[in-house]
Amino acid sequence: METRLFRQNVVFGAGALGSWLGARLAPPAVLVARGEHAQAMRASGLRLAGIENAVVPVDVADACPPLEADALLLLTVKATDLAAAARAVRERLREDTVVAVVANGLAPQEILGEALGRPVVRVVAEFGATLDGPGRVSAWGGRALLLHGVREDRVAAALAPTGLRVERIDDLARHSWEKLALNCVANPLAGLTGRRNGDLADDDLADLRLAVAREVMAVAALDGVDLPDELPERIDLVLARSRNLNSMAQDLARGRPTEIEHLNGFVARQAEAFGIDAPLNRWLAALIRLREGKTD
Ligand code: KPL
Repeated sequence: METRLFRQNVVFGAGALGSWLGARLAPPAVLVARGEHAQAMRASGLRLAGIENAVVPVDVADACPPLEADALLLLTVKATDLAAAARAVRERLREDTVVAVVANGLAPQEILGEALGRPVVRVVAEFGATLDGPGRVSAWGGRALLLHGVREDRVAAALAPTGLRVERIDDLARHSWEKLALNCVANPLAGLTGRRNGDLADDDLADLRLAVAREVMAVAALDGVDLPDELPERIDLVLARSRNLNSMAQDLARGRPTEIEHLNGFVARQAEAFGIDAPLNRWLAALIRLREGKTD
């Protein structure tokens, strides 16, 4: 396995997740961030909690810096911001830059890959992080899934010091649908209740979680991807072990647009295109649109 580290790591879109990953990558990344969070990190470093308690000095930039030879550019952006991120980094890429993405949605690597005209490594993230305030992030680890491959091996080596369980997969389509199912269960429920992932594993919500996951499984099957019957149980376990406030709850708390159209909204539209109904995903998407202040 190729484990040579990159000479430079840059994280574009360093919010909660990107800041934590970037601070702990080997070598530590330049964090491209803006606003109060960037200011606080510049002034006092990044304060980490959860998986470790530490204050880490970080290198912050407000735009993608010039990339050195043999660099990793890791994009940790919202599914809604992939096109804008591609525009913001395109001019900086060198021929040997490895681009990787940690993002929600079925295939963010394809959207970015198309926009950038190069292959993009997908890191399927079964982990999250919470921005507790400007310059303050809490994270509790989890699984990061990567395909086998030379570029993937190097990204895995860069991720090793984060403490994530980096696991290798053969079937990206299957794991992408599984991750989408996790997000379709967890994100709108947190968005509606403001509760952390662990709380969403409540027994009283078991039937709802199961029914939402089964709808996603039905759509995946029509897309040619058979998901394992035990997936709903695995989703429950991931949630029970996770203590972060998921990204949709954080977006809504900050009055930001959510990723709902890439999650439950996407599943509901795909279901319709396949001639079936996914009513729970459709209703959850409608409820989140209402919370966002959108009604169409
Ligand atoms: O992807 C996530 C998110 O917050 O969007 C999970 C895995 C649910 C972690 O919170």
